[in-house]
Amino acid sequence: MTVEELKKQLKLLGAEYAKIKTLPPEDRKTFGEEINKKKQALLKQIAEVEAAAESADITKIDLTAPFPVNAEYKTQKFGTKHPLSAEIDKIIDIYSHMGFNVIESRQLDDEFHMFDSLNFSKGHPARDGYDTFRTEEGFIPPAHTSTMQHRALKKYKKDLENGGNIAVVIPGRVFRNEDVDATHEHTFYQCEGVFVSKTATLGQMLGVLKHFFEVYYGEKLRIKTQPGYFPFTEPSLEILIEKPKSLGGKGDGWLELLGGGMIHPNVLKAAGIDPTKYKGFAWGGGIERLVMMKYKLNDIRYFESGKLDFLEEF
Ligand code: FA5
Repeated sequence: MTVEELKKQLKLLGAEYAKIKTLPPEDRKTFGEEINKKKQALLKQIAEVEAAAESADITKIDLTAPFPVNAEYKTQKFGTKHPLSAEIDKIIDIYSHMGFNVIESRQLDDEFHMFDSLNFSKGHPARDGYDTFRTEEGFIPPAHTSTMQHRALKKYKKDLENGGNIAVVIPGRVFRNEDVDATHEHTFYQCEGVFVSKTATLGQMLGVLKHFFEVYYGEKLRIKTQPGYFPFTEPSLEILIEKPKSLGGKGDGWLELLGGGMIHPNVLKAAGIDPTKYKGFAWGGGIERLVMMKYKLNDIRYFESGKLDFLEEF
């Protein structure tokens, strides 16, 4: 029976309800129950026939049929991946090939992950340095992806216990109360790296980063460090890369793209990792500045502008 026929029967059944009133009171209950039963059976049958028709439709799709490239299709505009998303995919790809796990950061975090877990003591002036936004409830849109270090350490701690290492990268969106200009945004992306083993060294971190930059920019380049300060690393470094020659560098220009260092023992301890047995290094850098270099962009504000003429260039 077709759905139409079944629905017709359902309608006829509706008319039966009117008869109830004409029956002697003692018969009404059984009569009502009978109609309800029939109604339920019909509804079930309708659902079954409809479901069968739907799956039959799917099997009718010819997957080998040519895509309809008509005039309308040719003039239609299609969306594309945002350039930052596309570059983040490439960044993740490079680190994945080096054996790093990937976790995503979050866009709202708390005081513990933003400060306490990162060895900022209460009232430490470096807390103000991050000049973060806060919601009325006291949550914090993270000012850097380091807010994820504690979670990453805890999540992969079992890898250490099983004789392996912790190796994670964490791309994410961050927010700062910033005076915006061509190289400073209030909303931008960072990529964090966290590595822990029995024998981790700063030399290994610089090796990982050098390899990353060479793959990302597709040429050999030098990196150098200068002293920095972060409460969650000791020693702390700022890491600079030589401006790639393909982008007009002559071996004399340096760009500061990252902060990093050896993970502070208190940060390891807070995540339940014994700093007398394990050592780690971590780094974090801005993604827009990396991408700006690659595509010779002179203003960071294009990324969040939503301007189609900019987006269509990618
Ligand atoms: C940090 O954010 C630390 N969390 C980095 C770190 C991670 C240190 C792990 C130690 C261990 P800093 O505030 O310097 O550090 O920012 C790191 C990078 O983010 C900068 O080098 C820059 O590339 C980028 N960045 C910072 N502020 C902005 C901004 N307003 N707009 C665009 N990029 C920015």
